[in-house]
Amino acid sequence: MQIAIVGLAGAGKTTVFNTLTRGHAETGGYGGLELHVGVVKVPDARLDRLAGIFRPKKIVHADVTYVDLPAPPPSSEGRIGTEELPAEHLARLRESDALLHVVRAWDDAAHPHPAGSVDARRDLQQLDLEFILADLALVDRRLERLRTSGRHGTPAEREANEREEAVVVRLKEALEGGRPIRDVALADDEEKAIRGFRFLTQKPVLVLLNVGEADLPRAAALVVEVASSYDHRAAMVDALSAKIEMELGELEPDEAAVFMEELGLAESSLDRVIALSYRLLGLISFLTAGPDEVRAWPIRDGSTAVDAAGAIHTDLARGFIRAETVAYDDLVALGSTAEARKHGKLRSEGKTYRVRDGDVIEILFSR
Ligand SMILES: Nc1nc2c(ncn2[C@@H]2O[C@H](COP(=O)(O)OP(=O)(O)OP(=O)(O)O)[C@@H](O)[C@H]2O)c(=O)[nH]1
Ligand SMILES: [Mg+2]
Repeated sequence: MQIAIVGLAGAGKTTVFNTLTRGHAETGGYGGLELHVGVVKVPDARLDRLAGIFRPKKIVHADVTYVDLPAPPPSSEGRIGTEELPAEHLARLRESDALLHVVRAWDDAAHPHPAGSVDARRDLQQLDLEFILADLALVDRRLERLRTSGRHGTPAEREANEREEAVVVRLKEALEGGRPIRDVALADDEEKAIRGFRFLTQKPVLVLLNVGEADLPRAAALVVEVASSYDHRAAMVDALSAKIEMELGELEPDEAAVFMEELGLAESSLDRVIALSYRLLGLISFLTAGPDEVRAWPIRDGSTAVDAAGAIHTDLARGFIRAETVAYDDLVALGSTAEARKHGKLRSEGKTYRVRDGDVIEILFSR
């Protein structure tokens, strides 16, 4: 699972990337063309509790890949900025499962905003518009194709093309009205028909307002203000101070605690942002626990027990017999799998069982 960090030039994307990945990519590049990729462990306190019970050799967290992309050049008459990104960047952007949209909300006299003022809502709209233009260009090319060569072929092919055209026309209408594709209600088969395009405005998005340290106390109010005018499906708004978080990440834990107290910060925003982006991806975690490892496995919310088995290994899905399942809370309260069994909390679930976040599962299978 991969999240693309996007935003206008100088919004603080690379600072956010460094914060999330505890990396040291160079910031302040202003339009530099470098792409950064980092894998981040999803914090999960449940794994430590389970490790206390099972004493495993290792603990494995779920992870999410973040890609830090330079801003696309602004579009102008007849030119789509996003399409001028280097091919590798555009491919990364298209293949990402979600967007983390960093918006500048910090002010700093030493770094004046290129537009002359700091205005998060304006900047947010500006990049959204770039992505709408990019999707619109794709939609227009596809429609042209469907209306020419799409008229040929077997009756079945022509029918499929007509169905696709009907969906693509709806997308075009939405985009032309300034609405992202994520807002268009699509039936399953319609969604399937357009999945291959990997439209940018269809991806779920977490808008992250990057606030200056002096504005941290106002961050919550700013989130409410921006969120109230950002009424889209599959969209969330949150805030953090990327610069502060990056500095915190470079300190020893006790020094960081002192610094946070000075700033009046109750908790680091980092874990929250990672957890939010995990949810944004539509992921939940099921857990496995034993003497070898305690592990969190990411799966799509709505997955079944046999999907969970397949996430571990295809053999487990193929030879699936049943999933011995206990809820994390029950397991921790009772202290062991044996106790959970005694109290009837260990359930034997079949293939179609819908897995819940925090289910501790053992798959029984035949080879
Ligand atoms: N004062 C202040 N400066 C910040 C903050 N966040 C980022 N910056 C500064 O803004 C500049 C740009 O930050 P980057 O993280 O490189 O921004 P970017 O979005 O990756 O920029 P490009 O990749 O060039 O588009 C750097 O000099 C940062 O130190 C902040 O919260 N406060
Ligand atoms: Mg950058």
